[in-house]
Amino acid sequence: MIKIDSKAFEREGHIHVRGLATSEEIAQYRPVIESVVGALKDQPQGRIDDYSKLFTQVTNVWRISAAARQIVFSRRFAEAAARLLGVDSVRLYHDQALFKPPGADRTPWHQDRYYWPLDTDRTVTMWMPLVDVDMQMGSMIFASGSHRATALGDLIISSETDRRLTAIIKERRWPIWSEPVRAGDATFHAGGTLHSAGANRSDRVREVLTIIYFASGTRVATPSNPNQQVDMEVFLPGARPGEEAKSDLNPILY
Ligand SMILES: O=C(O)CCC(=O)C(=O)O
Repeated sequence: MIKIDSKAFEREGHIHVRGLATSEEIAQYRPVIESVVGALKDQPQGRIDDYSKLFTQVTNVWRISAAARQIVFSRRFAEAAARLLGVDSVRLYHDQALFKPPGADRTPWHQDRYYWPLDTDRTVTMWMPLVDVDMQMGSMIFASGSHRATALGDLIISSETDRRLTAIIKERRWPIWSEPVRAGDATFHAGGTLHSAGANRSDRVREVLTIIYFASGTRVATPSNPNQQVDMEVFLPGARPGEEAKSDLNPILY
């Protein structure tokens, strides 16, 4: 069984799990995800902002092919998410292929849950590279402990927010974590953790699959900004604030 240090996750708001997928599995996954991204890369994927301009980004790859679905529905990945969150069961919020091309800039500092109309802090993102990601290619960068922060102001992803968060991170002295992450390893971060990722200074595409999970039983929150309204319509179709978040797009994965 994979070693999961849920205490470290609780303390830091992020964790690096080595070898969550084997190299044989990654050799199977890569062509599947590459072909979905290749087929859909020119279709608009929701919001166009400072974030989505950095990537070729495809959301909910699981809906595109049976092979992609099998990857995203991995019970092993979902079990890791449930153990980190300390819950018995998790649902899928959505997945995202994030292919960062050579030359793309650093991902601005941000907090995911600002975008999510979910009435819980039990959410987690798995970030799994399909290629070895070294420091040249743009690994994840986390501000350790920032998931407990309050009063961070408006958190819409932008260069202005990036500047403000950079200053706040220095002021509050959160240690910065960033390390190479190999294909098949995964980082997991809580919905409240401030994070960024390096620029891609290599000559290869940084291919990453992310899967976002939330604790089963979570209720839909009243959207507190226009982005949450869009997320509610796109990722929780038909759901209303106050109801349990369990649309057709949010199957139980563990
Ligand atoms: O891959 C990146 O550059 C950023 C990923 C990210 O922000 C996320 O998965 O929440």
